[in-house]
Amino acid sequence: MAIDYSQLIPNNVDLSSDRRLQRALENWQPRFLDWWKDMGPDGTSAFDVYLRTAVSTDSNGWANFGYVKMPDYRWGIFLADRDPERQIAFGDNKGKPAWQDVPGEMRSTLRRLIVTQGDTEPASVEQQRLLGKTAPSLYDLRNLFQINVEEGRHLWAMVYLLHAYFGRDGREEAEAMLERHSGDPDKPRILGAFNEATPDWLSFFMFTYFTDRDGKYQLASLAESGFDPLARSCRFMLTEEAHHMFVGETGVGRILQRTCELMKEHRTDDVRSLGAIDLPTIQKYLNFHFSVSLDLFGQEASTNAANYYTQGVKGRFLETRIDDDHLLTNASYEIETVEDGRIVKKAVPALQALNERLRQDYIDDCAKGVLRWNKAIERAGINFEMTLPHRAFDRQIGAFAGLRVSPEGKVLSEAEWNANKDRWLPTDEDRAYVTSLMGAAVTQPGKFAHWIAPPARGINNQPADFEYVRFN
Ligand code: BYC
Repeated sequence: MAIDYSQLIPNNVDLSSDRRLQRALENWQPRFLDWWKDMGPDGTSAFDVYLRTAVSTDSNGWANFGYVKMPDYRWGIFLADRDPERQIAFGDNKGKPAWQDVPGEMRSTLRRLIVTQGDTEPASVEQQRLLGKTAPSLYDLRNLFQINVEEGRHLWAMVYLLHAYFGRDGREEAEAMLERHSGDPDKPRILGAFNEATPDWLSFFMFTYFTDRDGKYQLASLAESGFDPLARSCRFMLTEEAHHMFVGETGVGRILQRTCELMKEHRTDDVRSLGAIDLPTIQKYLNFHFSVSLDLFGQEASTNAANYYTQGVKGRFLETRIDDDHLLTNASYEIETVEDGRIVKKAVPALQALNERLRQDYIDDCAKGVLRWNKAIERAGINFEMTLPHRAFDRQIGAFAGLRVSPEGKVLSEAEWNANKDRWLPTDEDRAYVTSLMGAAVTQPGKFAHWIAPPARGINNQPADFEYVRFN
């Protein structure tokens, strides 16, 4: 169904046929806009930004480009098309028709998952609120804003589900989404990574590479949900998510490229003296963002995860392509965990290991981009390899929380950790240095900050020197 943009809230869910729901969402809309004004990208309401807006959910319509003032962006409700034949693919309800409404016994579980997912979206916009002030180019500024508006839309996607299917509780949860704030000591966001600061563009690119990729894996698991409106919402969100990770991968890649160019040209490792970011500092940022993002997958052995799966509310990554019984009642899965202060491998019931299995899918995916970064470093003739730290490194959630572990996976004493941690994680001084590079936004088309290379190509076949943002 094409999206009707003449409506106050563009949608492909026939919103006008349900006046109560429409009114409730129209009531929430000004609160969302107030939140965007207060907590969204700072001081940007007059900018014309070359943005992609979905005008339908099919391949022709979801990527329409044109100049938009961000507060006028048409945030709407778009679900992937319904398959009337769709069946639940896993768990106790396997083979039954997908639910078009929320089964009573799954209400609180589903609400919790939708709220947790929804909470991350405005959180990331809040985290990125000030980055526009130091954008390294118009191209990057536009990509930041594209991500911001789409995270706003992903919030709309979850808020629609809460309003449409969870009655009064859902409306209260939708309000609370705008009341919690990233890093707020009294009302923080739900998951750890979304309360960390994103104060500079290296952090932003690492966040969009590693943390948005958690989004990809969580959304893909929810896209398997037996609750069809959730599955369809997540399926469409995933099409947008790909660009966010592209921004992260190419952003880190362009910083590495610039660093390597300067190292070659000046025959030195000391690129800080040349105003760029040295490779060990980039590795430290990688270590931090990877481990914070690993925490987002939850406990290694989780009865919550087992229940979600058995009930049919949250599946595995690409569930329907996996060749097994999709019940997992007799299967086991090997996880790494901690026993007597040591990291050990242990077989546990597969149902309990679903968070860990998803984390492993995620790690494999993260490694692919690191391989591409390393190829580029090698092509530049520099002898340095970026690596993903061990899954137990610097974890706050799960079996490894509190354990001191090196990036190679060696368990350390507190003294060994303290003696080495500044080699592995960004120090205050590293952060101050990276922040010091973030000068005033580079606003001349085709110009880039000194510490980052231009992109290989522009957005939507436009050149790199296209005027992606007009300031008016
Ligand atoms: N921080 O049994 P466990 C995205 C809690 S990102 C704080 O493992 P479960 C995006 C947990 O709540 C994708 N608390 O839990 C990216 C539980 O609490 P209770 C976001 C945590 O439920 C970039 C307890 O520890 N989507 O879209 O199996 C930009 C026991 O843990 C954390 C989702 O996360 C943490 N990191 O797994 C924009 C999908 N981890 O019961 C957007 C929905 C665990 O003791 N969420 N806890 O009170 C879920 O599927 C699950 O809630 C989780 C946790 C996978 C997060």
